[in-house]
Amino acid sequence: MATAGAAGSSGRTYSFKVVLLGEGCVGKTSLVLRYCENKFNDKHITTLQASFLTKKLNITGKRVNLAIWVRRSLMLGSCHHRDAFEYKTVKNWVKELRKMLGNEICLCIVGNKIDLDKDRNVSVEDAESYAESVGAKHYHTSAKLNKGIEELFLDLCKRKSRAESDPDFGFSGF
Ligand SMILES: Nc1nc2c(ncn2[C@@H]2O[C@H](COP(=O)(O)OP(=O)(O)OP(=O)(O)O)[C@@H](O)[C@H]2O)c(=O)[nH]1
Ligand SMILES: [Mg+2]
Repeated sequence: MATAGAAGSSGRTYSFKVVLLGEGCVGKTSLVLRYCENKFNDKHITTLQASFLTKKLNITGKRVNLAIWVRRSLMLGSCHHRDAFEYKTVKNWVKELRKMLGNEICLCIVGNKIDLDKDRNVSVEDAESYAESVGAKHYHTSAKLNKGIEELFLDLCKRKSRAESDPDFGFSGF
């Protein structure tokens, strides 16, 4: 997940763009649907190309407008990819994003479906230390159980608005 975009010009309203990237079936659409509409669907309906939802927040007096995009994976959506395989592609996404956008973006690595923890193939420690090594923050969520999602977006907005108002803050080295 990455955010880009500038603070809105009208007073203390910030406008941020959030893009969810990832393999098919990892729960990108579910995360956004849970966050924006508090809905969850057990069925997997592959996102065609891209989808878009908005959300308004108020963080201690700062208004934040989020435009949340979900980008379909370049690979065919499938629920049969294993975590280890997906993790390799996370690393490729991160490399590409850093190459294209440098440190302008606020990177989050999200491990969704924590309700299926028994099927985990990548340990929490490995995921967290990898995230740290690329200047990203790691989050755990479950769209199904509505766990960790509010916290994820709230933290992201706080980091992003802080970086907007304090250019020295940056996004790496948390
Ligand atoms: N158990 C569990 N299932 C989830 C969770 N989040 C999503 N799912 C299920 O995983 C499947 C895929 O979810 P989607 O949100 O459609 O996945 P996606 O990443 O948008 O998939 P594509 O659009 O194909 O790229 C669906 O059957 C969801 O119900 C979760 O937190 N826990
Ligand atoms: Mg989708």
